[in-house]
Amino acid sequence: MFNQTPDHTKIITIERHILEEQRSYPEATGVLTQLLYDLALVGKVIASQTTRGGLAEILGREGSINIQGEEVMKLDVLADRMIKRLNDHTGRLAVMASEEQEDIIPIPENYKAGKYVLLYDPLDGSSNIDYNVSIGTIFAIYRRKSKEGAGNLEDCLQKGRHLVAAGYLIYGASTMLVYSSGTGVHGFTLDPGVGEFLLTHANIRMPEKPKYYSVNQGYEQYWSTGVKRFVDYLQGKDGVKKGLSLRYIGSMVADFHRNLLAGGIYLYPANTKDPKYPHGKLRLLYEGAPLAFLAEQAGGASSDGRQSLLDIQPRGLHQRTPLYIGSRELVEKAEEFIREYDLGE
Ligand code: FDP
Repeated sequence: MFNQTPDHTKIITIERHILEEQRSYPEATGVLTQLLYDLALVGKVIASQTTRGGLAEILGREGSINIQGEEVMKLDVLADRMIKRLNDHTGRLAVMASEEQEDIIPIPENYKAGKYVLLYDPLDGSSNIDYNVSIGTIFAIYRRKSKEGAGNLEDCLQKGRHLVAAGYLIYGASTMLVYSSGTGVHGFTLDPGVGEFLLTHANIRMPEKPKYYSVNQGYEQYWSTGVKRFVDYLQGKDGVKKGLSLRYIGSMVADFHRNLLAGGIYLYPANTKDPKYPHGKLRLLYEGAPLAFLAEQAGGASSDGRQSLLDIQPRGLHQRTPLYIGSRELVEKAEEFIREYDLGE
């Protein structure tokens, strides 16, 4: 019979999990552990706001003053400020950068600068906010390159290969935090009753057999021949393999999360729709590299069509990149089609 009594000895909070991971690194100082825990707090605070999302209509519109006398902000602006405020005074970071800010975010002079660098996309999938569809926060943590004092732009422009940890929070039917510090990918679900993230998905591996592909098919007319042929392949049009199902939420975190658990590929290829963005829409530092790191840690892979996203040296904070992330076999197939049809190799 199904045993409904929970086994409390098996409940692992995110704090316990991070601490246990730290124990396997005797040289660890605990700063990264604290930083990851700060990000779990970020998740709880943003989740409490996103679940009130629709109430903005009642409590006041963007720019107006709400009943508590506070200015009502758009959720993405609010999330951006919250992450900055929760992290600028802890002494753990040398510098930050956000998808929402043009330049690097320095640590205020009156606080100690730390040894890590935090890059984040405060609210990914923000075009879905108004429709009660899952959205997320992505984070990437590097060790600073500069020796001391205030961190700088160069500290932020590091290859994904140098990531120390990365992860995301997904605000969906439940709130989850999924992260890796280089020893596999682990997922935690927020138990709203106790206000804690509990380990629900230990050591996630992307299934070998892919199930879904995710792409904005509406842009097909703007794709290169290689991309079109690759998507035909995913649909099974060549008759060699059975086609995959298409799922596209349009919130990268949610699309990535589903494919991580079910197996598949998310792609946002280069397209000719907007000449201003020849490399597609997604950003290497805030979206591509951290999710590529998680994919690799779960047995998957990533590419910009030629090479792993983790091997690209970023030249600017907001650099965009074509992006293919998911099951290794499919990412390699994408590269193959692009090599043959677009690069003529
Ligand atoms: P959004 O602009 O809503 O923040 O980060 C960009 C992103 O969402 C991804 O989360 C999402 O997958 C993609 O853009 C959706 O773009 P399209 O509407 O062009 O498909």
